Parts: sequence; structure tokens; C-alpha cells
Amino acid sequence: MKTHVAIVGAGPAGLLLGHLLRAEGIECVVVERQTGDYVLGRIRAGVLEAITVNLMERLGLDARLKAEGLVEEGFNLADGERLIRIDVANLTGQTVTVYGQTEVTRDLMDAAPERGLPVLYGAGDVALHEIESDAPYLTFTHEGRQERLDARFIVGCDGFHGPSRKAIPARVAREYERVYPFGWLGILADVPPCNHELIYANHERGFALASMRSHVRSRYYVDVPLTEKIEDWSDERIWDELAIRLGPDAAAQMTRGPSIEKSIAPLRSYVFEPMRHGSLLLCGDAAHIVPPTGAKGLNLAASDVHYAAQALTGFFKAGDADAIAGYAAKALARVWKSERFSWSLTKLMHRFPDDGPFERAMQVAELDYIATSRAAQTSIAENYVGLPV
Ligand code: RFL
Ligand code: PHB
Repeated sequence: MKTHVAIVGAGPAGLLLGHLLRAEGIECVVVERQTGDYVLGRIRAGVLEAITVNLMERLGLDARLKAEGLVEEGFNLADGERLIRIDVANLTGQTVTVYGQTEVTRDLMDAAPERGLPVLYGAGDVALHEIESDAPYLTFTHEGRQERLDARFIVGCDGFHGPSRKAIPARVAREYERVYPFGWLGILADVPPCNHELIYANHERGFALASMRSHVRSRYYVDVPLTEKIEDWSDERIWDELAIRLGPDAAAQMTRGPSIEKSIAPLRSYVFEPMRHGSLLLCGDAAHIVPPTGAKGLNLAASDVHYAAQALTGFFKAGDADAIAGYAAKALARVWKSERFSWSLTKLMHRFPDDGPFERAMQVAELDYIATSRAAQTSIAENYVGLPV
């Protein structure tokens, strides 16, 4: 098989890139290890920045997003005593949209056949070859056959554990990492949300987040030590903990119900450089991870894909090799700013086991500053809606 661009991974980054390239008439093939159902079973992001919404709109794949997505004009930080509302719409003139990653992925997946985007699900042993040449290729197994896919470029959209990043030689690689001493225990339930806007809470018992997927489906999180086992958290125990950490007002509005999904996700900040080496470009979680505080991961994957599609379009349509050479620097400039925001909001809203009274006093002071300063609220709001692309 031969194509222009071989894309590894059919998560949101891979599918979005595939559609953007097809819209420009550039041939590409997406190779995914899992089945489509498995990919859709992963419950992850819920909050979309304008960049992600705009890309779906540009592709003409935003009908369901527009009909079912909830436009959010603000969100809240709870500090145990009060709710500090960040009036995002007023402070920035922009909004975010609550629409699950699962639904974005489903919309992209459903449109693939009609847009001529081949997606090979269930591909085994995907390996990258000759990425330092102009003729890289993938090998993999698919439907019992050994396959080879030749391309001009490979784009690694295969998440944190995929093979693409590992294909970049150690002599050129640099890694930056912070692992946090807790994970987020998430619960998804078909109950109305306790509040029409998200609440991030810093309580003495730990972090909590009230989020949603729709008017009738809620998503909540509490932070837990990494040693916790999901089996030890009955639905009732999670609801009890949420009621305490979110505070009495939210608790009074909280409807409990059986969980549809329940899992613990570790928190990590990670950046890999370079995001391009030879004929291989990396996009999304393949190159970087943010802790979920601030909801940046999927949106960062979308902005990478936007830059990558621009670079590849410049190359194939205008013969512009500089566009490819400039990809990594453009993408990384935005990545680092999102890393900073996610890290600082994580530090502000969680109780770290090693923190003493000084660190706690810093959190109290910062929350008080945010509560009373329009400048501080504007800074948070402009990061939350997404920095310019
Ligand atoms: P994905 O979604 O991990 O997709 C990668 C795909 O590559 C496939 N793959 C392979 N394919 C072929 N061969 C191999 N050897 C392969 N190895 C892997 C995988 O099967 C998969 O289909 O990466 P992508 O596309 O870069 O997308 C990134 C986002 O998924 C991620 O950043 C977000 O989910 C992060 N995130 C959030 N982001 C937001 O913007 N807003 C949020 O509200 C938000 N909440 C979250 C989150 C992530 C969470 N978890 C579980 C990590 C909440 C949570 C709990
Ligand atoms: C979610 O709804 O899953 C969600 C919302 C906001 C975050 C992280 C996750 O910061």
C-alpha cells in the first residue's frame, strides 16, 4: 500500500488530522490498534475550546456538536467557603463547549467512509521504519495479513503509549516530566448535573470536580492516592466524598445514581521534544500529557493537528518544505503554555501529601487574590478558553 501521509492512531488527533488532509485532497491512511468500539469506550475529555469546535465546523462535522453541546460561559473554583465564579464570556468574549471526546470521536469515525478516509482498525504490531529518509513506511498486521504502508510522511497520533515517539532516536530526544502523587477517580452517571457550570473544588479532604456531558449525564471526579483500588470505591462512597468536598450548596443539588463508568487515571505533566524528526511528526498525547485540571489535553491535540495539517498542506500543495520544518516550534510554543496552565491549576486546587502550612497558605492567598482581582480572573479565563492558535 502507498499513500502520502500514514497516520498512526485513530483517537481524536488521528481522525481529525485525517479529515483535515482529505478535505485538502491529500491522501492518507489511519492505522489503529484497537477496534472502533474500544476507542469509543474510553471516557475522557468533556470540555472543548473554540479551536476544537472550529475545526469540526470547518469540516462540516459539527451538526450534532451544535445541537447537543452545552455552551458554557463560566466555571467555578470552590475553596471550601465560597464559589469563585470565573465569568469567562465577560472576561474574554469567548465560551467553551461541553461535548464529550467520545462524541467528537464518534462524529469523526462515522464520517470517515463518506469522506474517503481509510481507517484500518485492529492493526497489530505497528512499527515505523526509515523515518530519517524521504520514504518512511509502516509495517503491521491486519486481518491476518502482514502489511506495509509506504508514505512521504508518518504522523504519530498514537497517544502516550504508542510506538511513534519511541521511533525518534534517543540522541535527539529530550523529555520533561512531572508525575503527581495522586490520580483522579472519575464517575459517569445518568443524573442531571448539580450545577450548570463546572466546579473545581479544593477541600481539606482533597480535590473534587463537578462536570457533565449533557443535562441528564454527569461526570464527577475526586483525587485519590495512587495506591487506591477502584474496587474499594462503591458508588455510594464516591457520592458521599463528592458531597463533602464540593460543599453543602452543590451537595444539596447533587442527584446520585448508579455509575455507568468508573476509573482512576494517574496525573502527569510530560513534554517530548522534538515534535518532528525527519519525516515523522508527533501530535497530541504522543508528544505531551497534561494533568486534566483545566481540560487542555484534547484541545492541545486539536491545535497540534491544526498546525500539522497546515504544514502538510503547505508541503503537498505548494512544495513548501519549510512548513514541515517549522511545525515543531509552532506546536511546542502553545504546548508549553498549556502545560504551564494545567500545572498551575493542579497545584492550586490539590492538597499534595508533602505540602506543609506554607504551601497551604500560598493556596489560600492565591485563591483570595483570584476572588478579588479581575486581572487574575482574566488570566485564568483566557487560558481556560484556549490561547490563540
Ligand atoms: P488518544 O486519545 O490516546 O488516541 C491515541 C490512539 O492511538 C492508538 N494507538 C495505536 N494505534 C496503532 N498502533 C499502536 N501501537 C497504538 N498505540 C496506541 C490508541 O488505541 C488510540 O486510539 O490520543 P490523542 O488522539 O492524542 O487524544 C488525546 C486525548 O485523548 C487526551 O489528551 C484527553 O483525553 C485528555 N483529557 C482531557 N482533555 C481535554 O481537552 N479536556 C478534558 O476535559 C479532558 N479530560 C482527559 C480528561 C484525559 C483523561 N484520562 C483518562 C487520561 C479526563 C481524563 C480522565
Ligand atoms: C470532564 O468533564 O471529563 C472534565 C472536565 C474538566 C476537566 C477535566 C475533565 O478539567
